[in-house]
Amino acid sequence: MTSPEQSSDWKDLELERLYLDFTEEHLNPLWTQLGDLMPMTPTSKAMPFVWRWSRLYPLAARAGDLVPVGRGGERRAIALANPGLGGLPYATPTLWAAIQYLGPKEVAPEHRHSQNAFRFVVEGEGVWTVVNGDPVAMRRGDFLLTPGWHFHGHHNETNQPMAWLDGLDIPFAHHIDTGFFEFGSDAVTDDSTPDISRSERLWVHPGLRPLVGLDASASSPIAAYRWEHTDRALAEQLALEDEGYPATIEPGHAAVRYSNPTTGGDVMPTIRAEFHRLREGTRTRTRRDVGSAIYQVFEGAGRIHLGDDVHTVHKGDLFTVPSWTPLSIESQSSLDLFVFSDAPIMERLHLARSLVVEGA
Ligand code: 1HN
Repeated sequence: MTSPEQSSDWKDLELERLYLDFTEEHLNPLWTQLGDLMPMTPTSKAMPFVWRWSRLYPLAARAGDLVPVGRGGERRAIALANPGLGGLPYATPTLWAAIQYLGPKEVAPEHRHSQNAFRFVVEGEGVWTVVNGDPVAMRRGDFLLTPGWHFHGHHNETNQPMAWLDGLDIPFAHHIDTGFFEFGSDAVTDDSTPDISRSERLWVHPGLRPLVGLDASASSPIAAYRWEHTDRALAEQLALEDEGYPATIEPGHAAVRYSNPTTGGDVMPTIRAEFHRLREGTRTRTRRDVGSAIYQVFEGAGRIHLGDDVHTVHKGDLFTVPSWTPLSIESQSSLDLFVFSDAPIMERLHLARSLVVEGA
């Protein structure tokens, strides 16, 4: 006869053996992990985090003195590594963000990759990025595209260094194994320095499409979205609001989305980019969104209510907003913000959700 105690000992032993045998056969039971696999709402491993431009820029400059840029390394880009993501060069689970630094007269060689990329310039000028042979000037406030599989290299024509923000969908491409890469010219294929690119001459005339480009393209054919247009669009929204016309997304909050003129949609298949301007003393509604975003302060100062914390941010500072993290932004002066996110992925896959927390 076995006593009840013996029988439960036997069961414990058998259970332990069962789990060992599962492991041996590369099997994993759901019932021990359901909460982790299926949270009630997204619980990102990525953390809300702030990187200060005042810390980033001097480190990039030190790299500029010590580390040459050239074939092999390709770019002097220093990635924001989210502290929740195990030291990987991922700002969020889908997005790469880096500060890239190019010294006087330096050249970053041409290459292409399937990952989509952009540059945003918070300060400086004097670098041209050559995208499929089209030289594109980079200046403060400009947003520049390098869609997937476009050749690109950069050259600094001045005696001053220049640094900018790079954004790419590298982590997403890495998770789903879609990366291809090819080297191009060691120099740049066109070292001329036009004020505007051929792509802008063809495409950037308000409301007008060239009849050579009537097919929808996956990414925007516009290589550079210039600051003068972004600034003007935002200023006009606020001026219209002053005149009593509905033009802002909420009181004191002007915003534009960079768009693909062939579709009206996002600039690239995986990346959304926007620019927001808050009047001094504005606080946005608290919201949560599925998917992750990275902000950079372009001008002004503000307080960022992000998750459980509040951070004061200034020009050049960057912060990450992981999926479903509550965010509200409060301006302490007129506040200009650049933001990019993986929203096109979420929308295309019907995974997008947003929640505006009323009264917060
Ligand atoms: C790249 O090509 C650039 O073109 C920036 O400036 C960052 C990070 C990983 C791989 C390629 C650029 C990059 C990159």
